[in-house]
Amino acid sequence: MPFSNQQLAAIFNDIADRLDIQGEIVFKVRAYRTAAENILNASRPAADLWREGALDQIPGIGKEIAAKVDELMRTGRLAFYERLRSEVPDGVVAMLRVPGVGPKRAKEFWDRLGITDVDQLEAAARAGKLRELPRMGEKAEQKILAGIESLKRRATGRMRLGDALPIAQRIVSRLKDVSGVQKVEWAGSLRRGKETIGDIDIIVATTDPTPVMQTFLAMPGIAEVLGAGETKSSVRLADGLQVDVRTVEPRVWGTALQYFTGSQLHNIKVREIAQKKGLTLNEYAVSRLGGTPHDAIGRTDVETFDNEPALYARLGMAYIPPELREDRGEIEKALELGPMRIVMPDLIDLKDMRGDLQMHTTWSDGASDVMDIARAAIALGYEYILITDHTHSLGVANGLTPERVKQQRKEIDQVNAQLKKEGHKFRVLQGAEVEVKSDGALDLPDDVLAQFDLVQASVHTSLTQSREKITARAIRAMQNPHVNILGHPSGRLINEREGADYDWEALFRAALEHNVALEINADPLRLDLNDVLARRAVELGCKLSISTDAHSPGMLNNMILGVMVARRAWVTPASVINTWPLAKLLKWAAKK
Ligand code: DGT
Ligand code: CA
Ligand code: CA
Ligand code: ZN
Repeated sequence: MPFSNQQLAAIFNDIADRLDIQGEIVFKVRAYRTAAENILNASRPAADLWREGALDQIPGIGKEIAAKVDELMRTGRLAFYERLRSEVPDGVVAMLRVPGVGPKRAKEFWDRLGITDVDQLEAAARAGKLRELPRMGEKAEQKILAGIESLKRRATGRMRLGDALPIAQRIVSRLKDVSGVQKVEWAGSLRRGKETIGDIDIIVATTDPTPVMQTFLAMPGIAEVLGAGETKSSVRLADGLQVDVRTVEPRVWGTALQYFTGSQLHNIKVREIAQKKGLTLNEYAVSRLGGTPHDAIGRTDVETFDNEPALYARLGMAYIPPELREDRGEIEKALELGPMRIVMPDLIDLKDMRGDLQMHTTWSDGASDVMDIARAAIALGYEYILITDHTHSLGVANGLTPERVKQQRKEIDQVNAQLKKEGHKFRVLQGAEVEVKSDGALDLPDDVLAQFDLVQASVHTSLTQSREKITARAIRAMQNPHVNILGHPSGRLINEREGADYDWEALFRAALEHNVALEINADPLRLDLNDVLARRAVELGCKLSISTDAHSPGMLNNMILGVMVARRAWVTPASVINTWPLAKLLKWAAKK
């Protein structure tokens, strides 16, 4: 039973963790850690040394640990380790990886609160239970929550779009003010609007790189400088996110931005097209292969481009918006259209949005009242909003009952009257986010649903039902004559939870048949439907809504995230019900 050095090291490190949690004396714990480290660094396989009876050649392996290696090699097992594993749950050991949690705390959470894994720890922190323990308090509790967040991010290595965007905005706005700077943009997956971001790539057009790098490296929140060059620097921020900043000469802005926007697959294809034309393409220029100094119309062998559309045109292609650059058919389309055109000129844009169709108020779990969120929506230039508080069967505070639906209608009527008096051309609509129960029934009766302007139905519970069951459940909900929108259809939470296992084709066909719009939920945690599913839905003829699910007025600003997903899904305004004028929206809802 030959164990590799890595396997042995992992076992001894795990033993050290478990002994540490049990409160074993420091020197003993350290002995296992030292052994693990030295085994890992040994120049020869421990298995060979064991066979030769020469384990003591590895420093730090005394009699006791050598006996354990021997037992493992001979029997494939280690009784001591098996006992330890039965004494300390794996999940308690896993808690040690949370920044801010050491062996003493892990043991305390386990002993006093019965917490045996990271998920339970997170729930306890959110419920404010940790702060009551000795030597803890609210601050330590917050730190642990932040630690769990960063741990999860490290697990996937990717940050959510909605978390990365404000960071990039801050950096860009700072670099814009530096002298000599002409243009600053984020490139990479962020510019393409991908739902998670590996790192942030920022491109700066400037005649003077030095002050740009100085300003960037002096920004607050940098944990580590990974590289600092004349025209390129990389840093790691305190939350683990990496940011790369590159400066380029303004005359090569077009090629540089195109190159660093990616995606890699898109760029590979673009370069192939260049090659077919006898050209090569890199981040600085388009050059003539073979190197004749001029072509027939006098172009020299190296051409630079200070803007992207001119670059795409040079390659015989229409301009491709960044969100489409995933090699999902956009290049073929751009070639077909030819230069001086644009692929999907009617791609949806934030300014197409006339309203927001999902938000919560103090009538359920939202933070503000109807008037406050209405005023915030007016400030964003919207013409209408749909208030969609939760209904009573979802366990959140204060879901709507039939009685409270009537009361809320009175308040919404008053808000509309007041806003009209003030001269606003704006309507607050009453809706609800109705619970789809586990069998597909809704938790308000039809005569109550009939009172709403529009009804959204959402699945929040039992997301792990079988494909057959959950698909039938959602379809049953959509068959209800009053349901207009299916909210956050998959139920996934980015980096946290998989969505339900629907038969999407069947779901989309049912949505089409029953005239139900599918939501692109713009909450940074959700972005649900995602780009691929939304594209398929629209292909089949389904309508979409793009809404923020705001629980406070500030969250209405998340609309841009939903619009980015829609752009990645090749969506035009015609497919999105909340780009429509109010009269058209209400007519559509009424004819269901
Ligand atoms: P990410 O950061 O993992 O979310 O994804 P991206 O797309 O931002 O990738 P990143 O940061 O590695 O590089 C940014 C862009 O730069 C990428 O989309 C295309 C371009 N790029 C970077 N390295 C290479 C490369 O080795 N080959 C090619 N063709 N393009 C590259
Ligand atoms: Ca990137
Ligand atoms: Ca990068
Ligand atoms: Zn919901």
